[in-house]
Amino acid sequence: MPLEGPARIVSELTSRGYNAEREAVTRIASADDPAAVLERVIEELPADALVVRLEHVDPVLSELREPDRRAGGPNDTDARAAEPDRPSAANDPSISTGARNPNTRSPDGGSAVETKGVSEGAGRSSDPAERSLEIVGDMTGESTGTGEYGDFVSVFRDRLDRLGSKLRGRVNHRPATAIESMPGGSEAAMVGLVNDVRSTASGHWLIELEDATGTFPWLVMKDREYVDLVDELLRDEVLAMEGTLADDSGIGFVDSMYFPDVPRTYEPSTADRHVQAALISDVHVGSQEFMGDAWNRFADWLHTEQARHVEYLLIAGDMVEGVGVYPNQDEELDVIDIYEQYELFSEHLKRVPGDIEIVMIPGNHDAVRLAEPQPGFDEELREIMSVHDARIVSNPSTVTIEGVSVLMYHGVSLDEVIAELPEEKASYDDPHKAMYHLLKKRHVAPQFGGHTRLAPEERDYLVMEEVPDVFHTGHVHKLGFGKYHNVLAINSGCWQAQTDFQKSVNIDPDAGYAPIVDLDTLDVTVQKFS
Ligand code: D5M
Ligand code: FE
Ligand code: ZN
Repeated sequence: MPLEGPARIVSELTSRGYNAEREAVTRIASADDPAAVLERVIEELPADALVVRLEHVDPVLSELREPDRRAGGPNDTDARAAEPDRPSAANDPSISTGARNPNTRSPDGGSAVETKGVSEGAGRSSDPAERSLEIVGDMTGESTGTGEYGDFVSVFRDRLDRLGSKLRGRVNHRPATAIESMPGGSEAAMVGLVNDVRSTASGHWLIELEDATGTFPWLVMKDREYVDLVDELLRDEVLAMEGTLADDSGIGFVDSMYFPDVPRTYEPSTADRHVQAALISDVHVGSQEFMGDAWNRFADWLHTEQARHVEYLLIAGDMVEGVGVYPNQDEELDVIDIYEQYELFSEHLKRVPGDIEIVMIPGNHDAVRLAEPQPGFDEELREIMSVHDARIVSNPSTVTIEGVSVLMYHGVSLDEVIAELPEEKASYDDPHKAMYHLLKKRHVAPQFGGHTRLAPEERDYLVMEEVPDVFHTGHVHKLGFGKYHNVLAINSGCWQAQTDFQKSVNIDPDAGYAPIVDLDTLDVTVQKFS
């Protein structure tokens, strides 16, 4: 049996609209004539079956082994039931051989990358019932915002309260109005939102902090060590300043700056067995540049022995290319109807083994509101994507799998972080470093009023209340990962080749890669399918 056997079988089944249990595929692949078995299995499938299961394959193998009994009619079923522990067809020399069915297609583009060690064994490594998956922070259906002024007040108050509480124990802080009335020359500290950052005529930096009582200006002198941090500040992030007041108490000279941050000694949780998750995003089905071949190779690979520990697939947004997201986008659309795009996406999702748990959040190309937090897909779209029973949650959401918390966020704010920070601190080439800044600010999209659209809610769902063990984003279409204070930050590339726009601005996407995270060690390996 050629190595690509299981991949081919999956491909063939998918092209006919079926998903398949991994064991079933393995069993067909190990038959002497997989093509004939596959044809027979499909012929005999009950009309309402969507998934080819072992219970569909085994009887066919028995029939082929003992064709007379089939001719015998009604006893047939009993005969199968009587031999449930029959060894796999691979060991059975009596199975007939025949010409490979000429209709059996190989997956587009040939063999998958790294399909060595194709499964001979049983299915995915764990019983799906024993898996552990929990969602926190899904705001789908919880939106209360009406976009009125009061909502903006609430969302920023909530942000300041929750992120401020991470700082208040570290400094002897006072409200802005109280600082103004302290004697000149006093030591003072304040926790607030960054309202404004500007340079002074003499090259120092003036940072205005705001809290619930008002604003207060802080000066970072150009020769102080903290000046290096000024170029990474974003408006509306929460931090603490500590320093000495001027003689008239009208301004504070900064001695120290504190960020909500992740403690340096943070110890991430890990799974207590060997289990892996594939972290991907930006599939962009419906775009002319969607890389269907690479996707198929990825899905086929998931059926192989090498991928047997991959029990989770997390997709961080931009399932489809969408419609009207960017000017002139329609010129590069393959599918112009948004629902058809999701139907096609669903077809691609079907290729993923049925025993992999899928979690997905929307991105800026998806058909949900653009402003963040973005609720999970509506009922109609859920119905279209129901094939895999995927968990569909808001952007952002935290999914805890096998004890490891993964904060999933699409990543639109990364464009802003990269635009605002100096090249060496955040760039498209090292997207994970831009993510480090979000971790340090403990907020997925600090800056309001810029490129990232925010929907005010009673609560700021974009705050990272808890430190995640893994932070997963996409959007910038670049692959990059690294650790920040032991938190694994991973930006997962895309499945869309370079678009005309990306060409015009020199974005060279990392397309067709799947980073695989070992949940027991938080090590990452990258599988390439393009
Ligand atoms: O965006 C993928 C990346 O490309 C992300 O960094 C934004 C950028 N991008 C793509 N198209 C445009 C246009 N037309 N204007 C500005 N920025 C763009 P994604 O939204 O995931 O396709
Ligand atoms: Fe995208
Ligand atoms: Zn995007």
